[in-house]
Amino acid sequence: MGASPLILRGASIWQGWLDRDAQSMMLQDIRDVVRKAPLLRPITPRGQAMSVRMSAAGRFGWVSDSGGYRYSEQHPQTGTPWPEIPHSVMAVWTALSGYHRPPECCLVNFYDSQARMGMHQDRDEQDFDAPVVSISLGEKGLFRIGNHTRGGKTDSLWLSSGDVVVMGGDARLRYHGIDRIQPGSSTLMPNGGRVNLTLRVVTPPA
Ligand code: MD6
Ligand code: FE
Repeated sequence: MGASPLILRGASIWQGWLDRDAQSMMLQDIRDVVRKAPLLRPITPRGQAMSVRMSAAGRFGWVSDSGGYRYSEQHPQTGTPWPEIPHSVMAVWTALSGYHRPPECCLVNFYDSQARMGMHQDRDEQDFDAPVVSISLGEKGLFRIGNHTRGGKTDSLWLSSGDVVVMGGDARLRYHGIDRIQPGSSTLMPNGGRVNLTLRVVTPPA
């Protein structure tokens, strides 16, 4: 765990924040989440299946279908509320968010060796003063961060298992994505793959 983060375009990157044991325990907590709220492949409003599979914990999950992107209080297939955000994950928010409100969504993204995530902004939330905190587990992912509008120069960095990214302030609305996964770069998950957890405050401030 570094004493200070790497800063990339205003995003704080805490490399190795979670040690191997903490990563294993968190992964087990996430297995419990996805057993109750199965991973699914969202369909974009344009009708394309995303390559990432998703689930969520907390009051809200982020869902996408032909009706558009939104936060929902129910899993789209089971119709039941999302599981609670695990304490292990909450502890990372408490340590690194610097924010007084708790996260209301822990989005769970699972990447197989083929999956990627295109450049996007996280802007479906209603409190942009709250950062988004992201936790990486498993294989490395090539993170790219750019600007407040699409296009222009970008910077890239490999995110490893146990790394935590905090996107707040100037970085909160920057475009970012995952270009590719590096298969075989971690032994955390026996069958490979990458899990990314993103914690968000969804509702407006009181
Ligand atoms: C990922 N991360 O690492 C995708 N969003 O798989 C994100 O989309 C992200 O890392 C907001 C803040 C930090 C992130
Ligand atoms: Fe994002």
